Amino acid sequence: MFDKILIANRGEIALRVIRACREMGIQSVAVHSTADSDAMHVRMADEAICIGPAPSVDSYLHMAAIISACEISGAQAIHPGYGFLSENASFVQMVEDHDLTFIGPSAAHIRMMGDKITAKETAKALGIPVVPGSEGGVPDVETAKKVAGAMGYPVIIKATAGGGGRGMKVAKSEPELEVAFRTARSESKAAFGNDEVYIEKYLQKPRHIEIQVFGDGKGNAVHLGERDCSLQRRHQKVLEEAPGPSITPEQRAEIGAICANAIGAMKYSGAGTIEFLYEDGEFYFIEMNTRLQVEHPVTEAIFGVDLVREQIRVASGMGLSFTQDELVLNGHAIEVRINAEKLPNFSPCPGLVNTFHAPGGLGVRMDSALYGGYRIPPYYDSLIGKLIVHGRDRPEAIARLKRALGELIIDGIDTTIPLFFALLENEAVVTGEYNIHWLEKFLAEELG
Ligand code: MV4
Repeated sequence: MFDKILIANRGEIALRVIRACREMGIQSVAVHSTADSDAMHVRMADEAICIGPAPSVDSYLHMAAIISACEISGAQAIHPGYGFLSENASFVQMVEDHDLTFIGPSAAHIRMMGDKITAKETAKALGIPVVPGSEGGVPDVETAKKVAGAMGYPVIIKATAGGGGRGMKVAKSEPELEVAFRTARSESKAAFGNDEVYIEKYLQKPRHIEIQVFGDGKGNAVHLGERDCSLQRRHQKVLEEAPGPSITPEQRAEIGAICANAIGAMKYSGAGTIEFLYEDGEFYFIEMNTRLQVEHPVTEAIFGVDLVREQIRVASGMGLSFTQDELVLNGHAIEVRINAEKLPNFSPCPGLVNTFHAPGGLGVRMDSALYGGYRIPPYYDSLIGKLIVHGRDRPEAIARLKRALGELIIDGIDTTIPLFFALLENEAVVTGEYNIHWLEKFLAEELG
């Protein structure tokens, strides 16, 4: 096991990793920008090293500075958190070239899943159900018309280098295809420096269901059920829950086993998330994320496991601390993402937090790097906290979430907290009958 781990991140996820390290008796090293000198992760870690100025490219994305911080501190491994360098294959290669350990999958697996066509081909070959679509990339409009005509409209054109919704265009009929195809291409080129696109059947009212998987890198793998992350705005998740309100135990066991088998066959190492669209009782693979996700705590709550601890164990070669049979799903968990944003437009609003009071009590977890008197810098993501509740069932989790939101005080800045009070009064949210388009409609109709 490692003696010392460097955390190449900030905010609540850096605290999350520091906490796991401390419980495991591992020393933690924080890195920070000059804008984060008074950040909570700097205070909470055993050591802290300033790696550069405020802009992320000069600090949290500065690979050489982070490797140097490992050399200076004697850290043997790097936990990347999410975002920043967490899915950067070149960084993983650099870490390994310096005889350090990246706490995450191999560079090869990250690269494989970063290319969405390769990811889909790999998934399909391993028995994971995928969305019907083109065989690989589509080189020109004529080919696009043939593929779409054979499959039937509507279709969606996606960037091979994309993910997270960028470079996607829908065509409802052949007359729309040419413009959609050309636009998807040029947007992909501009966003990713790669204009390769592929085509899929467009699913009109799916849910976003993702399966949490874990591999030990030696062929052993498990799944930890699903999360429903359908409540999104502009491809940003707003509320996540586990288990998915539409998923039966039989479906969970079936898709979970398919995913775990695939992960084992790949000899995948660490935490991963296999994303599906779910419509009319069927799962359709879209992408795989090769990192720990923001919403991992809902899975931790219902299975009672520490996913960061497992990441560290697996990276050190110890293997997982549980088998599939030992994982028992218990109750229901919901997470809401609290952003420093002003409604109704979600405009970022960093600034001074006068008072911060976290809710508590049975089944309540608040992951946040806030403290009273902290000034939120304007340079980074607007996520400032995650409130996670766990109940014996979904109604209990909802009641607990309302109660906990009522205790939460973040004074001095605007946040997305009022949105959650509104959502929890809504019939569709209370019954769990929503899809990926529901929140945008709600925001347009209810919040003006
Ligand atoms: C789709 C789709 C419908 N049909 N693919 C958006 C982000 C990227 N991860 C995949 N996305 C979608 N792919 C097919 N074949 C609809 C979306 C989509 C979406 C997916 C998940 C959550 C929110 C979404 C919002 C709009 C579109």
